[in-house]
Amino acid sequence: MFSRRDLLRTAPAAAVAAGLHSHFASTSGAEPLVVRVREPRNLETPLSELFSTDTEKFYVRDHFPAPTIDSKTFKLTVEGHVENKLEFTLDELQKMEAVTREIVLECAGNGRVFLIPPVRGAQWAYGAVGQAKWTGVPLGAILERAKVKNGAGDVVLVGADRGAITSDPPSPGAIHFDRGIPLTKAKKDETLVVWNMNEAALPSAHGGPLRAIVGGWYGMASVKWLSRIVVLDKPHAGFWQTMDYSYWIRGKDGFPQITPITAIQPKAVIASLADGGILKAGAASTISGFAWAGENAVAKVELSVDGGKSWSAVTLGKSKPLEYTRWETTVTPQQKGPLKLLVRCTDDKGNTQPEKRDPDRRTYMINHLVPVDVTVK
Ligand SMILES: Nc1nc2c(c(=O)[nH]1)N[C@H]1C(S)=C(S)[C@@H](COP(=O)(O)O)O[C@H]1N2
Ligand SMILES: [Mo]
Repeated sequence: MFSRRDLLRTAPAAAVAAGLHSHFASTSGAEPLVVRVREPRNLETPLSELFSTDTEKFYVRDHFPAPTIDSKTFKLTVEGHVENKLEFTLDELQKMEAVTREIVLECAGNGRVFLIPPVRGAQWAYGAVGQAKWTGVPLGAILERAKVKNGAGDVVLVGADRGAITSDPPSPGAIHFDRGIPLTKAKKDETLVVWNMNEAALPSAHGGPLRAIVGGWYGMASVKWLSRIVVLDKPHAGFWQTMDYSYWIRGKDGFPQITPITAIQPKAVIASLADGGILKAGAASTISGFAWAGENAVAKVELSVDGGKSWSAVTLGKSKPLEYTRWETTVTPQQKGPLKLLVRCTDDKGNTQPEKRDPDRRTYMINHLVPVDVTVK
């Protein structure tokens, strides 16, 4: 009942019916991705292809021009607050015990085009998210060989790409893309250093020859072109988790604290219909899509056909943390005219998508409810 082809069949037709709103646009001709920014690359998966497992259709989010890395001479270094400084060639890493896991990556700015009023940053609609099969070694296995010293703080993952951010707030000159993660997350088995994507060599666009995958966290932690791992004796306060990719948490003391973005928030998306789609009055229509909830499993997905006044649970596929879950339901609208569809996901810890946007999240972690406007004919 959940064949992928069935789920996706109706979407391109719906996009055409929508008069090709830019964020629902299919791509033209040769390019499988919607170009949001050409250089550095910000390429979005169109809604009609969102749940494809094709590497070519996986979104691309770069902050700097992609570096050129020769995988034959490439070395990964491990240094900092460790007993053993290490250096690995790709070959040496590939001789370690490998694991393969399906993991969703979502950009923390996915859905930014739905923010009102509009904000700066890449104007992603639905498609800065994707799931792939990643093959590599647990970061924990590398850290074990390096013997992390007592009192370690963050493990900083450093990319080979480098540049200066000149928009406000600017970076302190030219910097690498990097991200620190706490040692506890670094040692979890969903945190990987990978060289394969969907069972083929990791393409350069996705960080090849080597990248981090920090399962369950927004994409910024999954550092591409990984070249250095630096263990600190304190938390990292680099550009990419303070000036960028951070939000406000209000403590009991009332002081909003700037906090690095971490876990992916629950989200459900309708894949079989887009804005402007058509349903037939008096006829049963199947509506389907996907949901994901970061480190947690999806416990419930609900659909509302009355703008959020009432909700009914949909049929869920098997759900696991870190992965997409498929869902499907049937609606039989009676009255002709406009209809507002809303879908919401609740994870197994009881977190639900918020109705309204929380401004403390700045321009990230966008999972408030966004209606899909269709017409019943
Ligand atoms: N080195 C490096 N790693 C990076 C980035 C980057 O610009 N440089 N972008 C990050 C962000 S914001 C996201 S959402 C993901 C995107 O991964 P993808 O391009 O494979 O989809 O990579 C992350 N890792
Ligand atoms: Mo991102």
